Amino acid sequence: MTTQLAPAAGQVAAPRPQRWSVEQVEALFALPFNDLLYQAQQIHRTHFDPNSVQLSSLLSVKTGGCSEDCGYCPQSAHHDTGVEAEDLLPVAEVVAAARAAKANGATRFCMGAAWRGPRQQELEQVAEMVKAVHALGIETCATLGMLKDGQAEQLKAAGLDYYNHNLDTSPEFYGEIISTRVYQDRLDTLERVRHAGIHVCCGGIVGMGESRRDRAALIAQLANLDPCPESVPINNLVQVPGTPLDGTASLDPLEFVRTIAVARITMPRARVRLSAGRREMPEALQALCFLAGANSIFYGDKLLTTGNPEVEQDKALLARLGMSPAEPGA
Ligand code: SAM
Ligand code: DTB
Ligand code: SF4
Repeated sequence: MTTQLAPAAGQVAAPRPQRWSVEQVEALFALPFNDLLYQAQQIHRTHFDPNSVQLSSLLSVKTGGCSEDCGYCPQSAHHDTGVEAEDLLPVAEVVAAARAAKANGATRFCMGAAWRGPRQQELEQVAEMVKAVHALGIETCATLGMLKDGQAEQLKAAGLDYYNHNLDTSPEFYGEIISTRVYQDRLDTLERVRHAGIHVCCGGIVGMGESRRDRAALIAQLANLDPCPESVPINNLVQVPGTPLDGTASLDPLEFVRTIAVARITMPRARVRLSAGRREMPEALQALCFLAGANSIFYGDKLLTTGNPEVEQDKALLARLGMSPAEPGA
């Protein structure tokens, strides 16, 4: 029989993860830029090789025609963006894309579907895809919308390593962006994913006209998830004609860098991903994001429906920065 020993006198039990108030996160945002980056860089170096970057490739396995009305999204059936609704891709096509991503150096392959959530038959088809991609020896990730009881377990059994499900913005601003679901729906799915033993990939979008307090509240929500997400994608809104958010005043790029730094400080062990919007960023700004603690990118010429930097361009950028791709599993 094994006995769980209480910490001896004078010893301290492992510290509970810190809970962040929105005010504490706002105070980080308000630091002088150099102090903020210095703090982020110190924390980054404590937990990661600062010159290593994790590479995730994306594929839209089911494009367009989504019943949700997310104001940023070109795939919503509520917006006229020219993105046509397509069927779920055949497994062989997905496997070919995953094989190509692996050959290019990606260590994770993320399959995205424009659904509010998968119907049972759709989930079974995606589970087949996950099984086939998993067999290639690349990490698997899926983003399929809201999951019902039991669905996360089915994905886990198929070999799913990560589930991406973003909180996107603060609870207070959420209703300005999406009316077809509520914040709690997202938290419920995240709970199901965590409970099934799948790693959580959860982040948000900035540049949607939110305030700094909203950005701080988003980061506090993410950092207070217990445990913290393993991956945190920070997306800069990609403005797509036909979406309600097209024409939103763009975010100060230094505020984007601040958001990355604050994510790094509050979620020290997470892979913070410099995500959508990178194609529109000058390389010097991307370098600043890496300095602020970003250590993951979407890698491949396309996100879901919009563009991403060319692979060759990214390889050249990483070489110029002396950065190398992280090992699988890192
Ligand atoms: N339908 C599923 C869902 O919403 O969870 C999965 C796919 S959805 C396209 C995945 C994520 O892409 C969204 O949560 C959002 O964060 C991001 N996204 C969508 N459109 C975007 C845009 N125009 N700019 C930046 N990020 C975007
Ligand atoms: C995430 O946070 N960003 C990715 C991924 N998770 C699924 C999606 C970005 C989509 C950008 C718009 C598009 O290409 O359709
Ligand atoms: Fe649908 Fe996801 Fe786009 Fe929202 S973000 S419209 S749920 S595909």
